[in-house]
Amino acid sequence: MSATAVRFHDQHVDEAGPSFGDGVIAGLSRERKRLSPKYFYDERGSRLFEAICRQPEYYLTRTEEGILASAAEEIAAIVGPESLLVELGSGASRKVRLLLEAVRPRRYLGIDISRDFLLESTRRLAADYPWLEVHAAWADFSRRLRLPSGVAGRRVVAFFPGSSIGNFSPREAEAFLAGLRRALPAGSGVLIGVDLIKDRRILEAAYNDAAGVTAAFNLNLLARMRRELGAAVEVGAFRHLAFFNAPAARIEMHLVSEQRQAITLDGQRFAFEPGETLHTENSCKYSVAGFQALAARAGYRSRTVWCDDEALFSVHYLSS
Ligand code: AVI
Repeated sequence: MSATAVRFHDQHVDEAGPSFGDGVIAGLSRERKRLSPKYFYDERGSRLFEAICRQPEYYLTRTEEGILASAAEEIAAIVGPESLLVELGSGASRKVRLLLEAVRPRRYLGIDISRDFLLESTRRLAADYPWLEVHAAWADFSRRLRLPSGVAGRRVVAFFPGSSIGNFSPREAEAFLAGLRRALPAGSGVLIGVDLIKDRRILEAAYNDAAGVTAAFNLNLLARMRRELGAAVEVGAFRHLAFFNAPAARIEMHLVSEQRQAITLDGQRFAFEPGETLHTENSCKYSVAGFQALAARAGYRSRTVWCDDEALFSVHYLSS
C-alpha cells in the first residue's frame, strides 16, 4: 500500500459537540472559569505538545516508550497479528511504531481530533509500513467512539498511550472506559499508559519545563481564541501555572490573569480579577492498584501491567 493509500473516515468533529467558540463561551461564563483541555490541540498546540514530549523534565514519553520497547514481544504475544490496532488520539503516532514492528497487525486505525496532524502522521505510517492497511478517522473519541464501517479485525485492541486517560477526572475515566468496552466487539483489549503518583518535585518539573514549552502550550489556548474566534485577549497579560494538587492526585494547569482585564468574544465581556485563573487542564495520576480498581469498575479485567524500574509510569493491558 502506498503513502497515498490512507483510508480517511470523516466522523465530523465539528458536528460532534459544541464548537470551539461555544465551548469557550460556556467555560468563561462559569463562576470558576475553565476550558476543556481538548481545545489545546489545534495544529500549533499539537506541535507544541510534541515538543513537550521531548523536554528532559517530561519523563512520561520516554519512560512509556522504554516500557513499550522492553515489553514489545510480550505485548505482541497478547495482541496477535490478526488484530485491528486502534490508536486513540494518535497524534504523531510515534509510540505505536514500537508495537507495529513487534505485532505486525494487518490493520491500523488512528483516531484524532486534529485533522491535518492525523493525516500527516498516518501518511507517514503508510509510507513506512507498506504491509499495513492504514485507516484514519477524524473524530472526537472522547465524546463518542465508533469504528468506521468496514474497519474490523478478528480482535480489536485499543491503544491509548501517554496517560491521556489522566486528562479525564477519575469518574469520567471510568465512564470513558465503560463506553469503550461497549463500543468495541466482545473480547477486545485495551493497552493503556497511566502516569503514576510520585514525588511532587518530579511531577511539577514535568509541567514547568525550563524551556517554557508547556507555558507556550498553555498560552496557545488564548492565542487560538484570537486566531480562530477573533477574541480580544491580551495573551501577554496571562501567565502559565502548573502545580500538583496532592489530595486530588492531579496536576492542575491554569492561566493566571496578571491584572484586572477582560476577554471579549462575540460581543460578550468576561472579566478577570488580578490573580484569577482560567483552569485549562487536570492531569490525574494513579497508583497501579488504584487504576486497576477503576478499570474493574468499568468492566475490564487487568491482565498485565508493566512499569519502569523507578515506578514513574505504568502500561496496563485490560481485557473485556
Ligand atoms: C496529553 N496529556 C496526557 C498531557 C498530560 O501530561 O496531561 C498533556 C500535557 N499537558 C501539559 N503537558 C502535557
